[in-house]
Formats: sequence, C-alpha cells, structure tokens
Amino acid sequence: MATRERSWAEPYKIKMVEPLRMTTREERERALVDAGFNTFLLRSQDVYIDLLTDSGTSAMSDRQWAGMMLGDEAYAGSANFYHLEAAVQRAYGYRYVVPTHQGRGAENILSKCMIQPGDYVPGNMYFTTTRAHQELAGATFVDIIIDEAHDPSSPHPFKGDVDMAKLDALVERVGPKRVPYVSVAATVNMAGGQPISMRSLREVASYCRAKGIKVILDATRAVENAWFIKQREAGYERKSIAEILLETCSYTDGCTMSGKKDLLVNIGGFLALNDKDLYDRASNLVVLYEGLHTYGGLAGRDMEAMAIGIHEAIQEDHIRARIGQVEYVGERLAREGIPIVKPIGGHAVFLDARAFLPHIPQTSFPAQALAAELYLDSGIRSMERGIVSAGRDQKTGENHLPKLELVRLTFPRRVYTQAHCDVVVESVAEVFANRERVRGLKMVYEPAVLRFFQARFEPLPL
Ligand code: PM9
Repeated sequence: MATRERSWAEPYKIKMVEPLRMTTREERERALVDAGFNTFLLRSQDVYIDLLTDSGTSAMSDRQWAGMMLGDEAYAGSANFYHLEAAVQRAYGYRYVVPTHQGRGAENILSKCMIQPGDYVPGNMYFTTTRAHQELAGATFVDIIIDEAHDPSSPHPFKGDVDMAKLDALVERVGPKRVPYVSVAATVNMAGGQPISMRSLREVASYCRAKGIKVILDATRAVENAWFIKQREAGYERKSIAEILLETCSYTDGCTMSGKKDLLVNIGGFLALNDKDLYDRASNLVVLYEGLHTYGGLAGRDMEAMAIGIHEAIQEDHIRARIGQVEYVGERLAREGIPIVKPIGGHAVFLDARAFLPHIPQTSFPAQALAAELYLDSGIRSMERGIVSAGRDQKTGENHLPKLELVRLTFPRRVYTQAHCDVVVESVAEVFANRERVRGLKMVYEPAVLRFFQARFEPLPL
C-alpha cells in the first residue's frame, strides 16, 4: 500500500498574541511618501505583515521569558554571563566569549583588534555592517565567493562556498601578512541565505593554517547553515545539528555573532575566540565600546535569554519548521512563475527584482521600487538587497553595481502562521501580474554610511 504524504506542523503552540493592524491603500500611500519610499522608514504601526528582517523579531519561548526573570543585574560578574559563556562553549566550541549588544558590536571589536590600515579581508560575499567595520578599520574587502553565488538562477547547493583560486590569487598578490583573517559567513545573507559546505570550510581552514592566516566565522545563521549541510552534503545525513555546528566552528579561530537571528532573542550578540592574546585585547576594547567584558552592553536578563536560545536553536524540530516555512513560501512563489533566488534560502525568500521588473534599470533602484510596491499592495514590509544596500566604492565614490538586485521577504522565527504565508504569496502574485505599472525611483537623500537604512526616494515618471 502506498504511504500517504503527511504534513508537518510548527513544534509549538501560541500562548500570547499581538494584534495586527490592517490599513487601507490610501493610508499606505501616505505612509510610503512619509517614509521616502524606504521600508526602513515606515512606522511598524503601518505594517501588516513585517518581513523586513529576521533580526531581533523572533518570538521568545516561555523558557526564555522565564529566564528573563532570573536576570542577575550586577555590574560585574553576572551569573547570566557565565551561563552564556558555558552555552557558547558547549554549542560553538570556542574558548573565550565577549558579549556585545549585537552583531555589529562584535564586528567593531574584532575589526579594531585584527586589522591594520592597508590590510585586505577576503570573504564569501560582503555583508553591509561587516564590510563597513572592516573598511572603517582601514581594510579593503575582497569577494572570494564562487561565481554561482552571483547568479540568482544557479541551483548550486552551496552557493556560499569559497573559490579557493580567488583566495589564493589575493594572498599571492598582497602576501599573507596583509591578510589578517578570512571572513566566512554561514549562511551568506546577501547571496540569498545560501549555505557554505563543510568541504569548503575544511579547505579554507587548511589553506589558511598553512599560511598563518586566521579564519573568522560569521556565525549569525550557522544553525541554519548546519540544517542545509545535513540535507545536502554527503556524510552528514545522520549527524545532529549540534554535531554539525560544532564541526563548522572547529575549522575557524573565532566568530562574530548576532544573537538576534539563530539565537531567538530580541537583542544580543558576542565575539568568541580561541586565541588568548586576541581575547585579552578584545575584552579590553569592549570596555570602551560596549561595557564591561561580563555584560558587553547587555542586561543580565538578555544574556540569560540568549543562553537559553542557544539550546532551543539547535533542536532539530525547531530548525526543520523554521526553514520549512521559508521553503513553503518560496515553493508557492516559484509555482506562480515568480522569479526568486534558487535554491530557496534559510531565512528568507529573495525576489529577483531584475527579472521581476526588467523595464527598470538598476540605477533607478528596481528592488527598492518593488519593496515599495509590495507594501502598497498589502502592507507587507520587505527589504531591498541590491544597489542601495551595496553602497559606494570607498576609493572611487562610484556606486557598487551588484549582480544581485533582490527584495528580501525575511521570516521572523516562530511569529507568523501558514495563513500569513498564503497572504504574502497572493500579494506578491498580484504585484507580479501588474508589474509593468511599477515605476523606478530616484534617490533624493543619501546618508554617508549604510545608506539603505535612511536613504529617501521619489518615484520617477513611467
Ligand atoms: N543582519 C538583517 O536584517 C540586520 C541588520 S542589516 C539590515 O539581515 C550578518 C550575516 C547579518 C547581520 C545583521 C549582522 C549584524 C552580521 N552578520 O544587526 O548588528 O545578517 O546584530 O548583526 C540584519 P546586528
């Protein structure tokens, strides 16, 4: 007898709810003009389904909320710091932990400790805040990701992999002493939430160890990365997410972490390191920018929630449902013929704005325009990940022109239901059906750094 397909469901039930506000199209038109056509500048009160980011937007569990009540708010030596330190050591395997208020706090400390002006930092695609801190410290970022990562239609299962020839060419050109570390992200956000394989991590580690170069992991979504390794890489099918995560970290010398993603908290991050000297410098510097090395800008209760989040993040049923939800939306959109980045990523479905709006040139910000249009249609908030996010070349002042011009539909963890997902698919399909009506934009205000957060736009005539 043929076995019937069985559904899976979220491994939790809802205990507390937050009402959503629906708006009229007229209200959204006004809100969008007020926000300068930038979804970052909308008030969340004017948003119906918020897919701007998965950062700090997850629902904490009852255990995490209970942990918040156990905050030890001592200035120094809080018990919650030691819980967090032990949780990081257990799950990620690094020796030393410096808490920070969020991921970019860790990036700032790391960049200041490791980079000398004139250095080069290779990485598997840039991330906005990561590159900004590397550049502020005087380094030049060099992209060493495989070419497939820049092609939204390539089905490569590990688009986050490093191209070793690109890495070697850089090291040969500038010399290993000018490369303080290789920055590897798992998963790669800007490529579409795409994973790096264990094979690639191993290769990078053995190359770098031979040259005396350190490897630093951006572990922000390394649990999601572990899920993809388990699904796609031979030899890992039977390993647990916890085992895969530990092996991932074992090929690196430390990590920066935004706890606001994988770790299911609304605020928090850390820098973790194996090298004692580097740790001593980092724990000294953190005092200047974040707070004492046993709180790093966090309340004790925040560290407790993150320690518990580490445990919850690596549960197989959690990660299956988290990535399964994103997959559900991606597969439905693909069935509608809507151009998305393939394979579907871990934290988000990425719409390919170039293919969606071929009549809008990249310099008229098609992804920004598409995010605005989606908001107008239904109040769904998404995020531009294209030319606006890429910013300008530090030396020439010219716009970076990324091959990927994307709109990110990012799913907070444990927040939205399948019915919300269906509403999202229907809205994107509606915008797609009327896509020739969408107009490009011109930028009328451009901030000096990380412009995507605060830039303002006006629509161009059709
Ligand atoms: N990521 C995101 O929405 C929030 C800010 S940028 C719009 O994807 C990686 C891979 C990230 C990340 C933040 C950070 C910085 C580092 N690495 O936001 O400072 O995706 O905690 O982390 C965002 P913080």
